[in-house]
Amino acid sequence: MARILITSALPYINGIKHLGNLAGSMLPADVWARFKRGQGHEVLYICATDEHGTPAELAAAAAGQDVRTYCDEQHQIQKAAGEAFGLSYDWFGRSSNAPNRRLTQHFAKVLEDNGLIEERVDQMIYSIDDGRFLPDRYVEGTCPHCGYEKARGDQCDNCGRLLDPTDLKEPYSAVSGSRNLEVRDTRHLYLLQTKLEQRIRDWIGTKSDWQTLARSIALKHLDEGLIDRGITRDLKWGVPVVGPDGGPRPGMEGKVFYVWFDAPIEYIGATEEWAEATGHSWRDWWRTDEGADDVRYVQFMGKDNVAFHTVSFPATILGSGEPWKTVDTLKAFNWLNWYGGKFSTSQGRGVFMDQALELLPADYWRWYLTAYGPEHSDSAFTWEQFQSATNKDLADVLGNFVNRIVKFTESKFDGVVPEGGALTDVERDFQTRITQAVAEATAAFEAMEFRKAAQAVRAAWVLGNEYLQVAAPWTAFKTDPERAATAVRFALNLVALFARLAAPILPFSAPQIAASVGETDLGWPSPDAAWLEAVPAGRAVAHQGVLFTKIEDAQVAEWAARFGGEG
Ligand code: B3M
Ligand code: ZN
Repeated sequence: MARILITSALPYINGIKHLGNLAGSMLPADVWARFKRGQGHEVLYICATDEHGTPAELAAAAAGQDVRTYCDEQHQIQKAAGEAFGLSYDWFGRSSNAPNRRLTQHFAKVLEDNGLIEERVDQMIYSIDDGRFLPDRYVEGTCPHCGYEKARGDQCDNCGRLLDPTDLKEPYSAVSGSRNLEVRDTRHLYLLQTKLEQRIRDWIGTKSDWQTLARSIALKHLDEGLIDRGITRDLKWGVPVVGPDGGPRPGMEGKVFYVWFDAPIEYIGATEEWAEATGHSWRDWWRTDEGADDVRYVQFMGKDNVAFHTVSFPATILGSGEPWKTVDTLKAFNWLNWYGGKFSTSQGRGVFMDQALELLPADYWRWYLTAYGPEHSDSAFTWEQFQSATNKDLADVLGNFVNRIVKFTESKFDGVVPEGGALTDVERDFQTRITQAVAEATAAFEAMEFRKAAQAVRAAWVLGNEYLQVAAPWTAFKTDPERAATAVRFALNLVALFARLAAPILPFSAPQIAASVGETDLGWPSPDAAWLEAVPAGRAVAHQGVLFTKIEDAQVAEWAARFGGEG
């Protein structure tokens, strides 16, 4: 049994997440956590809301709330949405909680003790009418690269380039719209990443288990050359910058750490929140000198977050010189697009987690986003593809198989698993092929190949339907009831197996499928033949109601009209 720490990128607090956010980090992390728990490993899956920075302050202002109230509410909303989607976090924390504050201030202190932090005077945009500096998203203007007129101070949403607020042409305040701006001096802390470049490169060299996409982004970043990075901001909401005595730091009163400095530290902070709440130790998950050396740490994230996790956060951790656990396996995802364009939180384009569940149960979305997700390249969500994929895979293949055989048992065998006779070559042949599919699904999940794993799982379900075609118990029943009984018993065992194969991706349907044959074991099956004996003769079976209803064309038309279909 291994100890596995899993984190998925921390969703920003500024509103409920869309399906693209879900598909690229939280959902695959959950599927994998369930797979590993199903194998009997000790899994700790940690996530949290990322609550600091300009996105939080601006969203709160737009909602007419103070930031803390806004974050309190949004945290509850995101937590509930995650649970409704079956995301099996062991803990869903908050980066604004005390452990993260303490840890963030701790890292800043040791980095400074190690000569890796320096105070510098910066030129920043100051709004005379607003009476404040305008960091990151507080300033908008025209992108110097593509000419987009609503580019934000930290990034252009149109061309994706990272920006510095002073790069913008024709800047204006995002708070008041005022163009009455000037550049003023302000004091900030810089993390001297240039001094850490070689250490980060060497460290990446020791990581053999990163997925290709993650490794190539990390190396590209290093090859472009690291720069020293400002890790503080002129904002009110965030982790306060403190002096050596823990009080305000002279000359930097009222400043806070940059959100990307404290956010990844919350992976540790949230673990501490979990430990406090549940009476566990967090240190044996995170400190290699206190037991974490045997932990396997796996991170899931969208590709835009990779540089922060492979370069910036490691700079913090490695620079501390302390024995912290670092990521062993890093799985990155591409974009899920909305038709030809992008999902957009700020423009409300696409389907958001709460809306999705108003339309259909979580398992439909979970299946589609796992089996057809943006894994090795960007993929596009369309209603038509969603409809045809879920109708085929879930209703026609899985649902139909379970339905047919359980109902047949009810009508012809009084709802009791029949004894039947010896297995024939037909069963042996299907047993071999299905075992092969189980082995393939296992290998694909081990390699974190989610689409492949889902395909292998579906291949097993397809074989179940083929078996029923070939064995045709309904025909055999008239001439050779014992032969029919053998087939029914074999197929009912397949129902139990299929529930276990479904469990990581379809956590709501899998128990229902298992219950129809009186099973509760949803552990991941090992690819041996033991699964053939799970459902014994004499056990009662009972249909549990419709598993998956098909999505009708009329529904698709209605949803397309409600959500729009254009990018
Ligand atoms: N909140 C960005 C995002 O949601 C950011 C991730 C933080 S991970 C430490 O994409
Ligand atoms: Zn641009």
